[in-house]
Amino acid sequence: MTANHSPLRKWVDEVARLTQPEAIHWCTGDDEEFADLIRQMTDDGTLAALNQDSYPNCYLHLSDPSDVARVEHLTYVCTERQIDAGPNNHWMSPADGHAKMDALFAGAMRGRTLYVIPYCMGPIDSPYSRCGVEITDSAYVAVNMKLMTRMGSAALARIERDGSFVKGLHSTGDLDPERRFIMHYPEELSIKSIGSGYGGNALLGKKCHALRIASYQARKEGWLAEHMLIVGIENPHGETHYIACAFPSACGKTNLAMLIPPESQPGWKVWTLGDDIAWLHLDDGGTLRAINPESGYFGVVPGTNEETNRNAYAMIRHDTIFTNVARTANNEPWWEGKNEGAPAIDWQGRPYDPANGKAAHANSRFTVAAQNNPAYSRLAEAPQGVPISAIVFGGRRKSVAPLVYQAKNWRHGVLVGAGVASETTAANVGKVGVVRRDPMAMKPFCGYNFADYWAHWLSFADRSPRLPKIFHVNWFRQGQDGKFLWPGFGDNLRVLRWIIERCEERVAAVETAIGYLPASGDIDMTGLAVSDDDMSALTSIDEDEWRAEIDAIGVYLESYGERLPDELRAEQKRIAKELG
Ligand code: GTP
Ligand code: SPV
Ligand code: MN
Repeated sequence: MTANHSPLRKWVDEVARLTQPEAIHWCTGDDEEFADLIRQMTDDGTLAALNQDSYPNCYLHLSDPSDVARVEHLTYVCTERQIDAGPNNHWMSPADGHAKMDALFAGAMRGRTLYVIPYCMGPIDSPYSRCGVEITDSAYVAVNMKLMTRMGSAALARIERDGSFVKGLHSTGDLDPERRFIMHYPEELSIKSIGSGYGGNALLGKKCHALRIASYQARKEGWLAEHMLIVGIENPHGETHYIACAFPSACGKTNLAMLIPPESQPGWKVWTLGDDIAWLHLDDGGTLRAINPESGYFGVVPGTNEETNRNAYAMIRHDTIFTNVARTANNEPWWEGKNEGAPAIDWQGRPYDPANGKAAHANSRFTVAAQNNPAYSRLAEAPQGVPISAIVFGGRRKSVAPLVYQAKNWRHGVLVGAGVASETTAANVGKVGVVRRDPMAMKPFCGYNFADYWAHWLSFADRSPRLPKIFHVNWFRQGQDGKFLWPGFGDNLRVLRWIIERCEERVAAVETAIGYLPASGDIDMTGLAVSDDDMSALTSIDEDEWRAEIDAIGVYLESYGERLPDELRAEQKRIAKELG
């Protein structure tokens, strides 16, 4: 397969001249190609077959130990003017960015195969979908892109029809962290990434395209590209509400998207539309509709077990690529929190020794096609997407943020999103557990100035009277003893039910300066052993803490300077005043 599309052919030729590959392979995306690539990688050691009796078609990839997570400090947005990238991004001029990257790419693919990967983000026939082409020298990237996106001939046909695509150039380079950069050129709709073979750094359709580049396009075109799961909650009468939730990396999106209702909630069903990214558009009637641009999951493995996430546990028992987990003596994958088996070989391929730390890397991941998910929604492939009833922001916070609260209106909701703070996780290299602002869970992913992004969010209020209600949740509140106060996982359905009741205006709430909180007894606690004291800690606010929090949000917002929308500043001041 090659392209008739001449701009694509021309670009592939240019890249081949620069990078000097030994061969060029145009990916068709068919099953035979996938099987060939897997065979090739098990032969050369990139993948190891896991126990094929208990884990059929499952493979393990161990990445370089220096290359196990996203690298925010090496990720850049290259716009002509630095102010357009904003204080939220590392910046380089496009000219400098290209010069730096082209020097690193020169000859980078010598002796390797260059794969051309046409892909479509979103259902092939959706007006909301967008295409891209990733050029890479990694077969691991090619098979992951096959599981995560609509990849191959159908995407190429759409590219030829549309005439446009996002250009993504990737090479694993020499994996030297000194020569690792992830560069975005939103004004040219292009990406260059070198020196990492890992997840969000290398699978360019995901964070690089579907969030950083797409968020930039979305602002120009009047839609939103967000770090959100999309989930359908069906009540016992068969009515379904769709909810989109933005939580920072490793803060519970995949788990919430495929939640299993507790036994005490009979008749409730949960359907997964997406677990990481949502593209949201207003339709002609003013309803906000969401599609998931991806078609597979690149999910956190540790903590996944029969109790926490039975759907995921079943889904990753076959046809799954594991990255950086441990192995048992009988060659099954193993990770912390699996609650089954014991590690024999760790994620670096060494005999397991607790003195070396965890057996599986904290950011070890599974890659699996969405169709494997027992809770996959039949509307997940709908070209028009699904109508969103509620937008939920959240973070991982030991203190301050209650279990759930509702913003008073859209403008207040934008402030709630802009003020999200969360403890850092292993999804990025660097310190874990440090609270930082992560507005809309997009700190690492917004491809332009956050001040302009908030203005864009605010602008939706003038465009539709039917926008979703906005909420904030925190599953990670801790008691004095350092234990989580809320059981989380399946029991989060109880909180989603309150959210839905609020959307349907069927339940009252307690009004506070920071928003509406659930009244005592309004979250269904049937069959749950959370003490009254813990529940009241979870569903109340400490005004002193919140005065400090709202002040800190004010200081954070002001760091965006002149471009900060006055409306957002006014909203922060209103709440500060109400708190007194
Ligand atoms: P990314 O893929 O990095 O964007 O992460 P994510 O937001 O999809 O997070 P994920 O659902 O994979 O969860 C990350 C970690 O948090 C896992 O170890 C989960 O077991 C844990 N976790 C998820 N939901 C809950 C919850 O409700 N309570 C608690 N205590 N832990 C949770
Ligand atoms: C995240 O870090 O938010 C992820 C994993 O979903 S990655 O694909 O590496 O970005
Ligand atoms: Mn994510």
